[in-house]
Amino acid sequence: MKVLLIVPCYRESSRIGLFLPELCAEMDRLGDVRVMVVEDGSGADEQLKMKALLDAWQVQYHCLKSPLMLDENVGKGGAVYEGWAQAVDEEWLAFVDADGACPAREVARLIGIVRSQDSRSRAVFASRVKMLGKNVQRLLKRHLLGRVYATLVSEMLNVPVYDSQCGLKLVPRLAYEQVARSLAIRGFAFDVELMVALLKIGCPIEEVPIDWCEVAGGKVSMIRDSWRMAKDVWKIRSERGIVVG
Ligand SMILES: Nc1nc2c(ncn2[C@@H]2O[C@H](COP(=O)(O)OP(=O)(O)O)[C@@H](O)[C@H]2O)c(=O)[nH]1
Ligand SMILES: [Mg+2]
Repeated sequence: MKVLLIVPCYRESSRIGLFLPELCAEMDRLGDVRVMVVEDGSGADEQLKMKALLDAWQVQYHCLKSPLMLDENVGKGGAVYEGWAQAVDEEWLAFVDADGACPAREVARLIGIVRSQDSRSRAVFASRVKMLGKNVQRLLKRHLLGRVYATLVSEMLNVPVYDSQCGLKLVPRLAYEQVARSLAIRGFAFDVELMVALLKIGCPIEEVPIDWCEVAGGKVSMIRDSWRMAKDVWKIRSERGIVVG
């Protein structure tokens, strides 16, 4: 089963080199995965830097396709959705953060799960669960804020989700296409809206605990973005209601 894997990038030329080659090597080993960077509104200099890096890697890695370079900033969600709109014959749509916080081997493992017999029509969301047997490293303040946000999402929307914000998700294309036109949020809370929309059409979602090691240089602002994301969750609840069941 083919997978289109989007790597949303905003001003990532200094971080991407630590992750993308490793990711592409892993995806080439796996086969049937197209990797595409979507970069939006980072400025001409930054886009030139990124293009030069990607041109070189494209020669080396078969899975790496030409990037989508957009002039305007469309947000993380906007970039993921623009990327998914480029699907050709892929049955699965996915995204992973550009900084390598989620290791390439975990991306490969989750692709293995969706390709397995019993989870064909089930979306798979990676989840950062600090538990025995998993290695999740995050700054304490980000872990705590993340837990507050995730609990808020879970309670407000009546979804027993543990971590709605993890930067690795895989969605069956058919299910996504049923909900795509209804999705309005393009910022960091886009995946909460996506989750609710999928559940409402009866597409099951499985959370899978992964290893995660936070990488410095993240763009999410603890104050500004948390406030925006909380407002977005409220908007999702007002417009879509809670998830029943
Ligand atoms: N294309 C695009 N990607 C974005 C945008 N905002 C964030 N991202 C990407 O979203 C991913 C997660 O962002 P990151 O800064 O690592 O978040 P943090 O670690 O939670 O602070 C990274 O791959 C970013 O480049 C955006 O406006 N456009
Ligand atoms: Mg990050």
